Amino acid sequence: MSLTPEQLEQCVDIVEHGEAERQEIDRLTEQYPNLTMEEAYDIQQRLIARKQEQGQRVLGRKLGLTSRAKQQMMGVHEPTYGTLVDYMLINEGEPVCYSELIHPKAEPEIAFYLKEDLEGPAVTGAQVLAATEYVFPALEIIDSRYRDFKFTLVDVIADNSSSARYVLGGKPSRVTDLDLSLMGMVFYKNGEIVDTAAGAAVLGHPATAVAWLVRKLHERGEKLCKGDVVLSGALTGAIDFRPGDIVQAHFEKLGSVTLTCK
Ligand code: OOG
Repeated sequence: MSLTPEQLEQCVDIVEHGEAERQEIDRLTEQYPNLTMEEAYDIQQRLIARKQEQGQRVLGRKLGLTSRAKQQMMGVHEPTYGTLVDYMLINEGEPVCYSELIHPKAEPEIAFYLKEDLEGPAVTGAQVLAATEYVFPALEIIDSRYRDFKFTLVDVIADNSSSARYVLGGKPSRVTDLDLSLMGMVFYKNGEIVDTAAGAAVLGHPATAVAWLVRKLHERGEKLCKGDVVLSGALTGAIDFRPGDIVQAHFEKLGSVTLTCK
């Protein structure tokens, strides 16, 4: 460990202030070039602990940078996770408020809702599917607090993997009889197709991504809990949106999810 507890807390102050004041921040690695991944997850954990102290509830987790498209776009080589708390959940039909955010982008994802805890060093995608009550079509709104949305892997981890808001589509589906890897998805902005993908874009299968998350959480003595929502990672690159825009993802069999912005 190269950072003292005081320095870790100071990093939490920076990220928290950026989010609260909607101000771009400098990369933490400019000040601490040797920041480790472990320390970055410590910063994220302390940030979430502060939100909990302020009365916010943890609703689940999100994966980031699971698709090759996203890894290439951001210049990183492995996934990350972040933590979802209740103010991030937007009910479908309610607009996302642009003035609360810095430079948001939207991305299409498959969300898992768990009916059992998941933990351990060797959890598989099959075990993830067995522990899943429903899957939903989802749109995640990411809003890196870093200037120009530019960061290294450890920077983004400390910034709660850019978590900002998310919308779940109205139709829960059971995973039985669904092949999430072959599931097609068409991504629209203002009625025009901006991208297409299949579930396999996410580490081969979205459940594989969730299994990676469980193993990664295990390394830190953590787990997924019954009732958690997990956003399994973007199928495509993220797109910008502004007030008045409508972003939609149509998933084969799962249905659609729509995001509006004011
Ligand atoms: C990091 C988070 C990306 C995903 O699903 O790939 C992400 C970022 O690009 O800001 O959530």
